[in-house]
Amino acid sequence: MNTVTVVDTISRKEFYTEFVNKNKPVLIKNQTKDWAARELWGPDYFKKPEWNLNMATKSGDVSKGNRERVKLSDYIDNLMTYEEAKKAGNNPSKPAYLHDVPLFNLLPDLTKDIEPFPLELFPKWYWNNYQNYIQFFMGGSDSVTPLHFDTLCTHNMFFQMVGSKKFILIEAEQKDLCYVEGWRWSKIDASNPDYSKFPNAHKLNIQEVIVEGGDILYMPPGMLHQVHGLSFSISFNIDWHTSKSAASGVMSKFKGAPWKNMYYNWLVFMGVALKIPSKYLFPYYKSYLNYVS
Ligand SMILES: O=C(O)CCC(=O)C(=O)O
Ligand SMILES: [Fe+2]
Repeated sequence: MNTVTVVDTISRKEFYTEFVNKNKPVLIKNQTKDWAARELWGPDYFKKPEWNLNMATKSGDVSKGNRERVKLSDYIDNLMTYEEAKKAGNNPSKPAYLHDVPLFNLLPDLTKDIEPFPLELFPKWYWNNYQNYIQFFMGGSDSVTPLHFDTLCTHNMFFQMVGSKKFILIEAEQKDLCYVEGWRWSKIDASNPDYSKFPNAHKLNIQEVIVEGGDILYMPPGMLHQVHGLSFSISFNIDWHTSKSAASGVMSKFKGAPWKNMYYNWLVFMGVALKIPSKYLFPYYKSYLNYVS
């Protein structure tokens, strides 16, 4: 079993030479230590009346995407009731998961809580209005995102803010051993593989890493991941491309990716490789943020 490298903070140079260019994940512990969010964020903070929007949450298996629209404050109350019932030793039914929503587009005020943002770790194309690319997660202990890779074959920068999660990771090279259905969801439960149904799982090199409040986890393109909430949890991520990953994203059409992916990957390629500013491309890209979830 490989272990994920852990660093305290990281410079742009080390990040690209040691991790991005080598397709290796890394856990960065302290890059976000000056963020106000580290102190402020928690269930109560997100219950501000002016932020009480209707949110699409997912019930059941998130890969199936059954949506329920609820007010953010009702969603949070329900999560808290669940956590208390669990603590009391009861067996409450699993709450929905606020999963992959473009919250910073809806509540741009949140941006000031996550500054200084480590823009240097991203390609320049993302520097302008970086918050537009953020997808937000809030869930309970026992939230699960089944094993998959991210649809556009982007790099993923995952920010854990409150509580902790376990990531189970499998390198992109082992995708063909993962019984992937459709384009990107694996049939294997990586936390407890059924080897009689999925014998190739014996050959998998499965890595695990726990992310805690303040951590950033970087995952390279195509890396498979299954994610378990270990407590009440708030997180967000940015899916992002370099010229190289955008070009292979475009080519992924020939490996079975949906047509829509070709469109979004091509758009980002025009940005990161052909340097067309994001203000011209983002209006066309924006629908990706709902498509991905
Ligand atoms: O945190 C989760 O439950 C899922 C995260 C994930 O799949 C991602 O960041 O791409
Ligand atoms: Fe993912």
